[in-house]
Amino acid sequence: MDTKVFTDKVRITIKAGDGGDGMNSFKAYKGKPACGPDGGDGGDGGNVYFLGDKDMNDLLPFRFTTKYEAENGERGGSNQCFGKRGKDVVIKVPCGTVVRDYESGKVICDVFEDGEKICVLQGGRGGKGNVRFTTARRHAPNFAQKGTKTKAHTVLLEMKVIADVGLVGFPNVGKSTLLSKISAARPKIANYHFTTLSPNLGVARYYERSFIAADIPGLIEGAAQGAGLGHDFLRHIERTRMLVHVVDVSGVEGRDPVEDFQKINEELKEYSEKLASLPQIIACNKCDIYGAEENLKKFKKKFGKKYQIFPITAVNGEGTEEMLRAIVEVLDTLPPIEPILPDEDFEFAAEDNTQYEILRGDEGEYILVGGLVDMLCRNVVLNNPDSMNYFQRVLRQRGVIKALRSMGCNEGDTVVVGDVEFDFVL
Ligand SMILES: Nc1nc2c(ncn2[C@@H]2O[C@H](COP(=O)(O)OP(=O)(O)OP(=O)(O)O)[C@@H](O)[C@H]2O)c(=O)[nH]1
Ligand SMILES: [Mg+2]
Repeated sequence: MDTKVFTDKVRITIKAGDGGDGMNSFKAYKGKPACGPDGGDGGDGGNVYFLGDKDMNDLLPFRFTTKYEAENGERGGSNQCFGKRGKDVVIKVPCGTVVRDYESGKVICDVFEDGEKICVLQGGRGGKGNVRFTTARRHAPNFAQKGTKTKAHTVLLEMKVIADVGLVGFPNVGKSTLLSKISAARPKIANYHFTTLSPNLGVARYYERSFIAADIPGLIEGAAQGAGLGHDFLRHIERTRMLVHVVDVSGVEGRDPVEDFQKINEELKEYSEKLASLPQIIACNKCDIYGAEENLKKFKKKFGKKYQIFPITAVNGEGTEEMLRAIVEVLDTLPPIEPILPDEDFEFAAEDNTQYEILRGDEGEYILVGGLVDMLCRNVVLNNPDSMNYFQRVLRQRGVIKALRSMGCNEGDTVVVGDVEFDFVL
């Protein structure tokens, strides 16, 4: 048996880099200190990307590394030096990996193609250096802006293979044998149940045509409720365009092929209506075994009107040509596989820099908290008159002064904003 644990669902945390702080500095020559502002901007933080990689087959690497952080932007320097931009982090994933927000379950992106690079988190912006605050009237700004700090987010990676055709059926009916006959794939084949433990993909060819087939572990009754191995693997055929339902028509294992077929279809339906409603053709396998012929007759009588049925012997390839032709014909009538679209309303919870709340401290002081305060603390240097004007203007415009007043805040009362305390002045 395969001992390697197949990993197709993982949780990781990602974080873009913080923006570097802007620099507050002044040119200084020997004997002539503080000639003019020369503080450069901080660098932007690095972004977080996902990159589709066709050479990856599962999400195993993410079991060992679960934190991915882009580099922070460097702080601005004197002499108008810009801080260096933080390095991006590029997370390689197998094609067909769906990235979801862990909390809301919303789809952020579907990394569909090889080489497809999707930015999911943008680095924090670097703060402006004091040079940037020079105006005609303000020659010597003695403040700089801080860089934007970013947050870490938890995301769920879920691999869903991209294939045109999904092979489904009970364990041991010959799904892997069939895949190995119609493609160059060499899945493990053995005479016991659950030989296949992870999806196998193969490119099947029919003359100049080709399509990708996925062989998944055998389903059993109750698979949709999580019994056996099947449940988790149904996800891998969710985005196939059609199914080939493999039935052991010889009944060597003592089961009835008609019942097998119905049971598997019930499983599919229970998992998802969409899966059950995919076009299906039936491969009645193991026709070389004694007893198959009789069962095949019964089977055809029961389902022949509704489905295309192909008697095959997967071990020697008999009957597979006709089946391949039918698959290609059905595929021709179906739309191509599309990536899963991101949830339109999804956005990582950004800090809302307009929100605030006024709390009362133990000593009756008024404490301002919330996104607005964080924004102010980032942009304002309280010992600087220019900066202070801006600060007061924002408080007035956002209705904070009014709110303080309506809470009973009077002249001389203490107001706390971030790490700064000041007396309320009307
Ligand atoms: N006689 C006969 N045996 C077959 C045929 N196809 C497959 N087998 C045998 O059936 C057994 C199971 O084949 P697999 O291809 O591993 O079956 P599977 O459906 O992939 O099984 P799981 O991966 O366990 O779900 C093997 O011993 C095969 O050699 C066939 O056409 N005729
Ligand atoms: Mg198999």
